[in-house]
Amino acid sequence: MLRFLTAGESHGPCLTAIVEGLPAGLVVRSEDIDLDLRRRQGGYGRGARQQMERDAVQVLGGLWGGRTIGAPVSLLIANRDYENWREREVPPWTKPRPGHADLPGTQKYGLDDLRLVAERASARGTAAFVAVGALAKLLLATVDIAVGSYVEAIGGIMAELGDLSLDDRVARALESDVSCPDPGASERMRRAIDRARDGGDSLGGVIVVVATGLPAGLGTYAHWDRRLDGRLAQAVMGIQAIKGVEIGPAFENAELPGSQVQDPLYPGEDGPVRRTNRAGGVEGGMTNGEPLLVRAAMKPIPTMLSPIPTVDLATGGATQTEYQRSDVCAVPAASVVAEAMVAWVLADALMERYGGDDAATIQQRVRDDRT
Ligand code: EPS
Repeated sequence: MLRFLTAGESHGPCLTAIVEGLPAGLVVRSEDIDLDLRRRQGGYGRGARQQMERDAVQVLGGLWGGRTIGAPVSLLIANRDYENWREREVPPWTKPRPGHADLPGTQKYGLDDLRLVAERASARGTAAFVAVGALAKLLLATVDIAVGSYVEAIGGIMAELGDLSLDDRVARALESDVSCPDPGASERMRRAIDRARDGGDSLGGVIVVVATGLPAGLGTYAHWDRRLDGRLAQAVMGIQAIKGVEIGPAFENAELPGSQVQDPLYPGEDGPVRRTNRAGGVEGGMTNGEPLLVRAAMKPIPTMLSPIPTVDLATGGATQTEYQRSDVCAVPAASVVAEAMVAWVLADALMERYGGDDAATIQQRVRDDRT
């Protein structure tokens, strides 16, 4: 239904994306995309590169008069840092960072300069994901589906959120520079990031993406590759450094008996209602009308100031990693990226169920289904 492809390296001239399958008539303002690009660039714990970049999208095709016309949408985000690198002579990198794409990337492609692997493996590419996801969010917004996110943990420091509503979690995260709705935990997370920076280390964490306003029946149980939970997991694990994904409190559920896990149904005015959401909004690979909860674990970034043992591929001998400029913690940024990827999968599933060639038809079909 929907598909996109990105190209571009971290220190090349730009990132580009082509998005196919958006309906005609969708209002797109580049400011809406830039807002998410700015959110992704921010966050406590990022490195010097973010001071250089001012990510902003150029829409090069697929829009006319501020609306989609059913044609592929082409997006470009310039890399300002390109100018600093284009003439620079850089000796080949030969010391792979454990945990990074460096070593398996060179084994796969036979590139003798690890930098050539790192250029495309870089999380810089996630700026393109966010721009594409912003288009998906605009489509979802036309049928009142909202996608937001928050950071639940950084470096083992957990937010205490009690019964704070999902809307409040997402809204408060927007006010925190670590995207965490709990102000006390935010402060502790900042201090942990400071300690990691001082110690030449890096930190990972846990993020949660929340989608509300979803109709039931997006995705299907009928085919393994069209189950919504599987598609969400793939999309979120396609983000650099994301190593685990769960829908709802899946790992916690695995420790409990079924009677404490299933969300009981009760009669309501418009059909059965649930009072709990331990399924995280997905049953049988389909949305069930409850808020969707996607939780993801990000490992600590493999680029660290303090060296760790590695092998110099030029000599085969033992050596230590060399520092490359990087972020100490990119968990808040990853929450924006995960939001974009979840929005993408939901927009795709929406098109599958209600698809039409123009935005007004989709809106009408969703409205008819809801009434
Ligand atoms: C990254 C290394 C750093 C990060 C970069 C991801 O870039 P540089 O090597 O230019 O200092 O800042 O992330 C971004 C540029 C970005 O926009 O998120 C890496 O090696 O993955």
